[in-house]
Order: sequence, then C-alpha cells, then structure tokens
Amino acid sequence: MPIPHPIHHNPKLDEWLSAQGADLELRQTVLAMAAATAAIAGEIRQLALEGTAGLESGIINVQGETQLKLDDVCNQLCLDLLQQVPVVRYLVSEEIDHVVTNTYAPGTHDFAVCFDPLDGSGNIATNNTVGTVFCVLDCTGAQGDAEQKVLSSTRNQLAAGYALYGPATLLVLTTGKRVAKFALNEMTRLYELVRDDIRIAPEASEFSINMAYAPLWPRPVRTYVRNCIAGKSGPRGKAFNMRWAGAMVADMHRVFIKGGHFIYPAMPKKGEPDGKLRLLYEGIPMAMLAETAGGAAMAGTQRLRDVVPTSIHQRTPVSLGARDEVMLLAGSPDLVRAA
Ligand code: P6P
Repeated sequence: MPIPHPIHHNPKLDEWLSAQGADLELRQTVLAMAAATAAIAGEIRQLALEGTAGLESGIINVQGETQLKLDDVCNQLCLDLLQQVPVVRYLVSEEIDHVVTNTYAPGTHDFAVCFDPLDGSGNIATNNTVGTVFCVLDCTGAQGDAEQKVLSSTRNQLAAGYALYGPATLLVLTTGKRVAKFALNEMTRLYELVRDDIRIAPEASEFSINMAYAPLWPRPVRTYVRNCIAGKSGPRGKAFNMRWAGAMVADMHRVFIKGGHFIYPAMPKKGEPDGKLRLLYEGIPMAMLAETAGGAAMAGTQRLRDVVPTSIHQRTPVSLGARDEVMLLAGSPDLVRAA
C-alpha cells in the first residue's frame, strides 16, 4: 500500500478536482503542483525585494539559455513538492537535461509531471509577467526506460495547467472536461475558484506572434499575418490587433480570457526547424487546455497532441486558440495557394 500522503491543503481546488472526477492520486499530484506555484509566487516577490530576482545563476541550462537564480529556485520548489507524491514517478523539467525518477514510496500508478518552472523568465528583470506550465501524464504500464515511458505517454494526459504570476497569481487548470480559473488568496495562500468554464470563441480578431521574425516565417504564416494586417479592406474583411508579451503563459492567458490566436512557427531560417517552444511542457499542456476550452492546437498541419516526441526537450511549432483561425493557418488550400 502506498504511504498515505497528506494532500496539500487547498479545499476549494480539491473540491473542484473531485467534482471533475479526479481520483485521489490525481488530486494529490495537482495539489502538489498548485502548492509549488503558490510558493513560486512568494519567491518571485521575495527575490524582487532582495533585488536578486534577475540575478543569473552562472549556469547555461540544457536549452542553451542563461539560467537565472530564480529559475533554479522555482525548479527546486517543483521537484521538492512533486517528489513527495507517491504516484509521481517521473519528472521532466525544462531546467534538467534528463528525466528525474522519483524513488519515493511507489504509488499504485506511475505518473509523469512535465513542467516549465518559470516560463518567460526573461521578463523577470523588467518585472513583467511570467508563469509555470505543467501537464500530468499517466505512464502506468508503459515500457522501456524512464525517457521511453514518458515519451510514449504524451497522449495520456490526465491534467494540464499553468500559473500566471502577474498583478494577481492565477491558476488555470483542466482535467479534460472543463477549464477553470483560480486566484491565489494572498492572505491564506490558497487558490479560490473564480471561473469554472472558460471557453475560447472560434473566431478572433487578435493574433499573437513575434513580428521581428517576419522575414523568417514560412510562407503560410507570412500570408496569414499579412492578410490579418490588411484589415477591413483586405482578404479578412476585418481589423486585427496584435499582442506579444514574451511569455507564452501571458499571451495564452489572454487567448483564454479574450480570445485570439497564438503562433510560434517553425523557423528553419532562424535555426529553429521545429520552432522554439518545447512540446512536453509548453505545447501539449496548452494544447489540452485550448482544446478543452473549445479551441484548437496545431503543430504545422498536424494536431499538436498527436505529435509523437523522440526526446523530452523536443521543440514544436505551435498555433493555438480560436479554432477558425488555427485551422485557417493550418493550411486551407486557398490560403496555402495564396502563400
Ligand atoms: P521570443 C520564453 O522564453 C518563451 O519560451 C515563451 O514563453 C515565449 O512565448 C517565447 O519564448 C518568446 O520567444 O523569440 O519572442 O523571445
């Protein structure tokens, strides 16, 4: 029998999880991740007070990016809390080059949690929004070594979510039935449900892409954006707005709340033939959230959640959000012909 694990106390969140039909093991896992994000929110504010939030750790991480001290602190918080959960057997972190195997008391299932502990950390130095992104995979019964078990289980997503560290600390979460938004009560340090059924409208008049790379985009992306910018007199017959926050969590939260279309394409000309964003802890969590909210999630012309990964830090192009927009970019013949 697994060692009983005190569920991280967050009654409102646990109540919602139970209402979604989540079993004890999934509740334990999500509550541990939620507790990690509440702790991260506190660390961000504390290190800002100490003036060290943007301090570099002196390490170049597995992504080839300069790691901040805060990246490492947030990563450790996630590891410490998740490794207390009996069923969390495997951990995949943006900050660690290999799969971490949790030797803690075996649970009745083998879950993997894939997470980006501090998404958009480049925004920290300027006090702009950052976040944490994660998904929970059921690896029970998977074959092979740790990495093979995780890679073969990406289509067994049990839950996905993100925390957004902005003016408020928010947690947006799904177990596949609904997408809910929780806000962190700064007094109790507990999440409280503020919205229970977020939906993404199929149409949109706002897109989110880094325009600086326009000369490097593939032709369908150039055509799609050019047609949006053409406004009312152009092929789309309506005006579009553009936003780019430099943190996927911030841009995607706007899509969940206001609608829109988030794009980070493959850019071979930029040396990113598979795009910049990572499949396991940015792509598929956001894809599960977007599809559960009635949106769409594509990697080029393929459904994002159908991409079969060959490595844990594999990158992927992403087109996420309003279904009509995502599917238009995915390659309707007239669009492709016009490219
Ligand atoms: P760029 C942050 O570094 C990140 O991984 C995502 O959160 C964000 O959407 C993207 O990269 C920003 O990339 O090329 O605009 O700096």
